[in-house]
Formats: sequence, C-alpha cells, structure tokens
Amino acid sequence: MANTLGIVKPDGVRRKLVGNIMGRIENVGLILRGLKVVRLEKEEARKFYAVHEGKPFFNSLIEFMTSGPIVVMVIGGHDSIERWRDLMGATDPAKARYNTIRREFGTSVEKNVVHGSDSPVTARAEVAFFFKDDEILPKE
Ligand code: IDP
Ligand code: MG
Repeated sequence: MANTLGIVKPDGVRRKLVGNIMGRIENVGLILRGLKVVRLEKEEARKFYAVHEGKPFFNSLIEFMTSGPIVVMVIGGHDSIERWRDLMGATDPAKARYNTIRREFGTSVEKNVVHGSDSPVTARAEVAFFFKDDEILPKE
C-alpha cells in the first residue's frame, strides 16, 4: 500500500486538465492522500530531475517544468505506483495506449502532461521532495 508521487505538469494545468486527471484517479479507486499547487524554481526542478542531468532533453525539460504552476499529488492504494503509471501511459504520447492520459492529452515526448514515480525507492524520495509527513493523510 505504498504511496506514489503524481504531478500534473505545467501543460496539464495550463489546459485545465487537473479535474479530469483527478477524476481518473478517483474512478480507479486510487486514493488522494496529499495535494498542493506549486511553482518550481529552476534549481528545484534540476534537483527533482537530477537522474536525467546531461541528457539532451534536460535543459528543455527544466524550462518546461518551471514554465508555470504544477499540481503535486500523493497517490495511495494497492499497487499505486504501477496503477498510476498505467493511467498515465508511456512517456511518448504517440506510443501510449488508448485511454491513457498521455495518449489523450500529451502533445510531445516532453509535454506529456503528467509525472509518476517509477519504483518504491523513487516514490518515497519524490513524495518527500514535496511533502512533509504531516501533509500526507495516514493510511487507514
Ligand atoms: P517518465 O516521465 O515516463 O518516467 P522519463 O524517461 O523518466 O519518463 O523522463 C522524464 C521526463 O523527461 C518525461 O516525462 C518527459 O517529459 C521528458 N523526456 C523524456 N525523454 C525525452 C525525450 O527524448 N525528449 C524530450 N523530453 C523527454
Ligand atoms: Mg521517470
């Protein structure tokens, strides 16, 4: 029942997709345990995406992720990491399955609307990046 981190990226917020995306989370029975709207500073974005430093898309990704507010979510429930990534779809919207968020709304590999942690280790670190313990609803 581990938590995972979800983000609605600046393109998703700009295009008013937050409600739609949260609806999908609710509809599959995942649980929203934490929520906030933030705007990342360049340095914060670089730290969050440190694993991608040096890749050709890194600088552009940082520009994009700091281009407007984002919505960060702590998502819980059984297999939350995998099930949230299933809702998101593949990184490249053109390759994502039908009915996934990225397939429906993504406009490029970069501007793919949402983020999700990819393992228990990254989920723990990414949740802690944005949320203090007392900002997360405890598991019942
Ligand atoms: P993920 O978000 O599906 O886990 P990652 O490989 O971890 O994908 O990449 C992080 C983010 O960096 C992607 O969601 C996307 O916004 C951006 N990105 C990844 N690969 C590329 C690329 O080849 N070109 C442009 N942007 C990319
Ligand atoms: Mg990733």
